[in-house]
Amino acid sequence: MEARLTLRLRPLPRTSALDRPAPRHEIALPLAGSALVWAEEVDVTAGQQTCEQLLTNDLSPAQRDRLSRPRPALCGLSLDRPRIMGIVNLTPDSFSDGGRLSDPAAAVAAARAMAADADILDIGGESTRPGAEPVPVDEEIARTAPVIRAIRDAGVTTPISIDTRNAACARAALAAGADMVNDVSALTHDPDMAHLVAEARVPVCLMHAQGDPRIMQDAPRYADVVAEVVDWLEARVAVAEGAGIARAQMVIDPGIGFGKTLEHNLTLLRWLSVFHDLGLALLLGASRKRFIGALTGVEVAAERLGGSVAVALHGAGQGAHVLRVHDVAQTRQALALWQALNTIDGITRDRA
Ligand code: HH2
Repeated sequence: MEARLTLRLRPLPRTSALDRPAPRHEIALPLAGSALVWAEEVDVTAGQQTCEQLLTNDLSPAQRDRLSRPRPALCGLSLDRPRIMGIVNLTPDSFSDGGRLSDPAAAVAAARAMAADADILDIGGESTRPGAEPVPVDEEIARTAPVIRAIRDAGVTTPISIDTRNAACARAALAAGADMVNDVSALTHDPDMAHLVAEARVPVCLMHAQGDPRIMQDAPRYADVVAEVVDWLEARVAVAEGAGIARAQMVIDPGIGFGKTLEHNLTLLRWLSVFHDLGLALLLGASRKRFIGALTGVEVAAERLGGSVAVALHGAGQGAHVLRVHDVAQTRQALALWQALNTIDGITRDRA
C-alpha cells in the first residue's frame, strides 16, 4: 500500500516585473514576510500532486499566518528581502574554491572584502562536497576559529555563520565571534550540537541531506523528493524544538546537491515555495554546484557564475530569505536589479 502523503500548501509566487495584472491587494498575501513576492493562489499538494487550488482568502488564519508571517530577524537582519550569505571556505579541498584561502591572512583579507557586499559570512573548515572525507575536529577548529577571531579583531562586524557539523567546532567559532551555526546535517551528525545551539541561543540552519557526504551521490533515491525533504525538515525542526531551540532561531534549507540527482535538484528548486508551509526562514545554497555544470556543460565550478546568479534570482522569486553564494558582489548586483524591477507596483506589508 502506498504511504499517505501529508497535505502541504504551495503558494504560487508572483512578482511585479513578471506578472500582470498588478496584485489584487485584498487577497495578495506577502510570501513569508517578503516586501516583493506575494501569492494570490495556493495549491494544496500531496508531494508533487496538486489536489486543489485555493485563493489565499480561502485559507484559515493559521494557514495564512504560516505562509505570510514575517520571519524573525536573523542575526539582526530583517528578512523582508533576500539576504546574501557569502561563502568563505577555509579548506584545501572544497569543490569550487578549495585551497584558495589556506593562509589565514589571505582568509581575513578575503572575508573583509566580501563583507562589503555580504549580509552574512559563512565560514567553513570541512568540505562536504560529494566524496569528501571527514576532517578531524581539531583540524577543523584550527582552520576556522583563529580566522574568525582575526576577522573580528580587524573590525568586521558582519554576522558570521560557522558551517560545521561538529559541536566542538561550533563552540570554538562562537567563542571567537561567530553568531550562528550552519549545520548541513541538521543536528544529526554530532549528538552535542542541539544542546550547544540551544544553550548558546544562536540561530541555526537545518539543511536536508540524504546520506553522508562520502556516499551521498552514489544513488540518491526518493519516492517523492518534495514530500520527503519537507517531511524530513519538519521532523528535524521538531527535534530541535524538543532540544530547546526556539523556532525563531531556525532556518531551513532543502540542501541542493546533498544526495540529489539533477532532476531532484531541479524539482526542489521549482517547488521551493512549498517550504514556506513550515513557517520558517528559508535558505538556498546552489552556488556553482554540479547540477549547473550538468545542465550547461561548464566543467570548471568557478566558471558557473551565470548559472549561479540565475538560480539565486529564482530563489529570490520564490521568497527565499538567504542566498548562500560564492560570487557575492555579482549576486548583490543582480539582486539590486531584481529588486528595482519588482518594486514598481510590488506590494508592501502595510498595503497587503
Ligand atoms: N552547501 C555547501 C556547504 N554548506 N550549507 C547550507 N546551509 N546549504 C548549502 O547548500 C551548503 C552548505 C557546499 O558548498 P561549498 O561550501 O562551496 O563546498 P564544500 O562543501 O566543498 O566546501
